Amino acid sequence: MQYKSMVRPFSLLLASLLVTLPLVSCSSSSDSPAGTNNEAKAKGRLQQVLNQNKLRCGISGELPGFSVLDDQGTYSGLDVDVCRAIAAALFDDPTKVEYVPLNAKERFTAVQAGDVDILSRNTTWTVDRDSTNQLAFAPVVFYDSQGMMVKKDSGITSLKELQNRTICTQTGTTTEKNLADQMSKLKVTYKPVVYEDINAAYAAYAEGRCDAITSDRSQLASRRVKLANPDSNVILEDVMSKEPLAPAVADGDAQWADVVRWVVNATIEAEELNINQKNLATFTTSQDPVVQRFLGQKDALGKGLGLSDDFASRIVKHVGNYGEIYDRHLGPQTKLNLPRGQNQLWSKGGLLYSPPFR
Ligand SMILES: N[C@@H](CCC(=O)N[C@@H](CS)C(=O)NCC(=O)O)C(=O)O
Repeated sequence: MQYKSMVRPFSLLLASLLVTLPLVSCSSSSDSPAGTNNEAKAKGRLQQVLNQNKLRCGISGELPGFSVLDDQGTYSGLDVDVCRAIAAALFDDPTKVEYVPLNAKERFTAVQAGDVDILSRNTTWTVDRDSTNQLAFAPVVFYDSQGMMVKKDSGITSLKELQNRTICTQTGTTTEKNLADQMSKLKVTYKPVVYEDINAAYAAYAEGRCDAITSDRSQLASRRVKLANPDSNVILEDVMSKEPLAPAVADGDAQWADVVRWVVNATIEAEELNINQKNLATFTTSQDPVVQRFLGQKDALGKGLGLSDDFASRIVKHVGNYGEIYDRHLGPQTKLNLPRGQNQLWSKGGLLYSPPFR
C-alpha cells in the first residue's frame, strides 16, 4: 500500500473530498481485495471482517512497547494487542490480523478509504479527528501527554531554555500543533524541523541536527531506548498537552464501533474482576453472577454486539486483561518501564473505567 503521496488530511475541504471521492491519489483502494468500502457499507464492517477472515489493523510499527517487529518477525506491543484482542473476540484466534504500518500523515485516509478496519496507532482523540476526519474513537488505551527530549549534556532543563533552538517533530500530528501553542504561550521563539518519517526525525535528533525532539512522552520513552546511549538523553518535566491515545474506526458503522469499544472495555473489566490469562479457568465455575455474565455464561451479552457470548473470555484467554497487556509491553520487566500512573484502574486512582457488562 502506498500512502506516501497523500496530501495532509487536516484540511477540511480535502478531508471531505477524500471521504466522498474514491481516493484517487491512493492506489491502495483498488489493489486491496477488501479495500473498497462498498461491502462494509452494504453489510457492515463486522460482517466484512468476518468474511475476510482477518482484521486489517493500521499500526505505526516503529514504536517499541506499542507496535514493533519483534525478534521472531511478528508485531508486538500494546497497540498490537488491541488488534489481537479484537481477532480473539471475533475468531477465537488472535493471529488473524494483517498489520498495515501507517505513518502519522497517512493514517486517517487509510481508515476513511476502508483500507484498514481499525487504526490502533498512538493516535490522540481530538474533536477535529472525531468530526472533520470522520473517525469514531474507542475508549482510551493509553493516557499520555506531550513531552520534550534533549541531550543531557545540553544542560537544558525546561522549555523556556529552548529559545532559538531547533526542535524536531513530525508532520500530521497533534505534536506539531501543541508545540506551536505552548511555545507561543511561553513567548519562546524556536526553529521547528518537521519530518514525515519518524526514523528521519529521531536520526536528525541523534545526529545533533536538532537540539530537542518533541512527541508523546510514551513515544519519547520508547524511542529513547533505541538511541545509542539512552541515558545521555532526558525527557523534560514539562507537560505540554493531554494526549489520550485511542483506537479508531471510520464513522458511520455503529455496530463495528460498538464491537471495538467493548473489546477494549473487556480488557479493563477483566482486570477489575481480577480475571487474567493464568486464572481464567478457575472463574468458569464461579457462582458470582457478575463474573458469569462477563464470561458469557449468563444473559447472552455478545449477541447484541454480533459476537459470541464468550467474547470477553476469548480475549482474556488469548491476550489477557489490560494490566497483563500493559505489563507485557510497558511494565517494570520491560526496557520502557513506564509507571502505570493515569493508566491504572479507576479503583486504584487511575482513569481506566469500563462501563458495566450488563
Ligand atoms: N499522538 C499524536 C502523535 C502520534 C504520532 O503519530 N507521532 C509520530 C511521531 S511525533 C509517530 O508516531 N510517528 C510514527 C510513524 O510515523 O511511523 C497524534 O495522534 O498526533
